[in-house]
Amino acid sequence: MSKIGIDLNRFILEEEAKNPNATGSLTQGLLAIENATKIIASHIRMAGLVDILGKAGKTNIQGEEVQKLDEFSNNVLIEQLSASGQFYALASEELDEPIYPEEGKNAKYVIAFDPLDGSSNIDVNVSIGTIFSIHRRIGDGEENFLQEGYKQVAAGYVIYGSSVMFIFSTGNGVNGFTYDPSVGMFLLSHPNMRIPEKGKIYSINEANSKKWVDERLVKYIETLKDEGYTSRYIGSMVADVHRTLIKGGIFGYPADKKNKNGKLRMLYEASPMAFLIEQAGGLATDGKNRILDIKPSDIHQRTPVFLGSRKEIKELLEFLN
Ligand code: P6P
Repeated sequence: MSKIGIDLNRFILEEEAKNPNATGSLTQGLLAIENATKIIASHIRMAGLVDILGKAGKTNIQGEEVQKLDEFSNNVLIEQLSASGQFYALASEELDEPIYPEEGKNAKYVIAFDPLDGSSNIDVNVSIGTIFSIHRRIGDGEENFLQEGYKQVAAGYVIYGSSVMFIFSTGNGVNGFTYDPSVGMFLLSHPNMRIPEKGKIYSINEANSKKWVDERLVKYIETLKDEGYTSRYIGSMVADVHRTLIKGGIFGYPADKKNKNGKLRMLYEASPMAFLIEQAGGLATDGKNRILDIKPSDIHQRTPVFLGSRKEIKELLEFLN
C-alpha cells in the first residue's frame, strides 16, 4: 500500500520500529530537526514583511533587534537540537568551533549542519535550504566530525522554495516530504526517490571556467553541449542538488585558481548531499575520489564536488583521470 500522505513523524517512527536495536534517539533527533525547520520556514515566509531580509543591526516593527535569517536559523537549530538531548556535539557553518550542549553529554550522535545554505539569495527570493549530517559519537572532541561520509547515520536537507520540502535518508533510500502549512506537517510526497540513470542538464558556474584548475573539465562540458544538454545553475546548492536529484544530470563546483579546494564544505554540504545522491542511485566525487570515502581533516574543509546521475559522473571521471 502506498504511504503517500503519511506524515513525517509517523514515517520516522515506522522506520524506527523496523530496527530492533533502535532506542528512539535518532527519531527524537530527526524530530528536533523537523521542528527547527518548521520555525525557520515560517520566518523565511514572513521575511519580506517583517524586514528581516538579509539585514542585521536593525530593529523590526516590534522594536526587536533584527537577526539576519542565517543567524536566526542557526540559533533555532542550536536551541532545538540542544534541547532534544540527542546530540553530543553540534558543528555549524556559522560557528568556528563545535558546541557541546549540556543536555547531550550522554548522547550517542553528533550533527553538522548548514543552517541556511544559499543565504546570499534570500534578498532575491531564490530557494535556499538547511542541510544536515548525523554521525555516531566516537570520542570527546572534533574527531567526531572527521569521519568518512559513508559512516553517516542520516543526512538530509530542507528546501525553502515554492513549497517547503524535507528530503532525508537513514541509509534505506531517500524519501521526500512536502510541508502542508494548513496542518503544520510534512507529508510524504516523494517516496523512495531515485535519480535518473542519465539526465539532460548540467549545473555548474561556467563564469569560473577560465579559473578551473583542470582544463579537461571545459572539454567535458563542451561534449555535454554537443549532446544537446541544457544548463541550469541557481547558485543555491540545495536548489541545484534538489533539481539534479529529481531530473538527473550533473551538478558541480570544481576547484579553481581562487578556491583551490573548491568552495563547498565537506561536512555540511558535500558529504550529506553525496550520501543522499548515492542512496538515490547516483554518484558523487571530488573528481578523483568517492566523496563518501574521504576522511576530513578539518571541520570546515572545502572540497571540489561533482554529483548526479551515474552516466554523467562516470563520463566525467573518464575525462579527468
Ligand atoms: P557561486 C551559496 O553561496 C553557495 O554556498 C552554495 O549554496 C552554492 O552552490 C554556491 O555557493 C554558489 O557559488 O560561486 O557559483 O555563486
